[in-house]
Amino acid sequence: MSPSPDLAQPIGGDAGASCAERANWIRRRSIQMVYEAKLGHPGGDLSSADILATLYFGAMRYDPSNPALPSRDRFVMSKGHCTGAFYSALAAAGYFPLEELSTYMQPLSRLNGHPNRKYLPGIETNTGPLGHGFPVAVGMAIAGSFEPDPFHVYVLVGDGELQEGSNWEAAMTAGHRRLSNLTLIVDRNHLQQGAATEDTVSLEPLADKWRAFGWTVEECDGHDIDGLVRVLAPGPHESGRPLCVIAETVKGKGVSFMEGQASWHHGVPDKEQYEQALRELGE
Ligand SMILES: Cc1ncc(C[n+]2csc(CCOP(=O)(O)OP(=O)(O)O)c2C)c(N)n1
Ligand SMILES: [Mg+2]
Repeated sequence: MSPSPDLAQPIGGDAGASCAERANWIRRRSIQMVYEAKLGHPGGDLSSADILATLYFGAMRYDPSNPALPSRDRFVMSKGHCTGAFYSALAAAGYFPLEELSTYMQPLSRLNGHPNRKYLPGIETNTGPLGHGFPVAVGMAIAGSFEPDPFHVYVLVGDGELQEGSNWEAAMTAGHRRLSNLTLIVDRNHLQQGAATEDTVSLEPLADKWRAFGWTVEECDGHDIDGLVRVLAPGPHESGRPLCVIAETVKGKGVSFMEGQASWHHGVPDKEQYEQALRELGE
């Protein structure tokens, strides 16, 4: 994509970094934050890192020096428990100093366990209670649809999160209103807190559900940056409908002992595990 000059891609951290390098940085930084805070949700941080890096460095139009710019694209982190990755992406995008990440969940820090828009620029709405962010994002997309040049609204939900009924009211409304400026991404890592989604309240056939609600659907590898860049392109969808991207991911992606393990939903690595995780994630 080629951003308009007033919405040029921001540069956070290493100016020349690729999306893949930024995703890896988000992974390393979020593991460090969880290790230092002794709290957090590393499994879902790691599954969403490539999606977040692509959104902030390969898709969205925004200006971190003007977070309230009316024409900016919006991002809602509906799976609000994954703040290690979300805050890392926001800091890399230039919304606040990278050094502030080391205050994660410390007393008086602006970096709470769940995102609070009163504290940090770049957060469009508070999230944490699952099933909250997506309905708010639908409201934003409705507002945007009245603009002559509608801004795009992106929202990232967890797959377990989709068990909340509020999502399906929002899905119905978005389909009915044909919100072509709305892209929902499902972080389809197949795990929720402590168990597989399909063993808890099954979601399949997930793509068919979205189609039945009036959405178009793209299924992709949520760790393939090129594929993500293609499906997350900003601008109105040609279909004239909202788009659901089912991003197939691995919870704990990149750290061997965390991959596919429900126990790492909110596990905290000890020193040895932390050092191994950073070694595996490399530079
Ligand atoms: C309404 C609500 N119920 C319960 C929780 C506690 N909780 C936090 S994360 C989580 C599991 C979420 O699973 P998923 O959406 O699949 O997220 P991911 O796998 O991406 O971490 C639960 C139950 C919550 N935050 N909100
Ligand atoms: Mg999940």
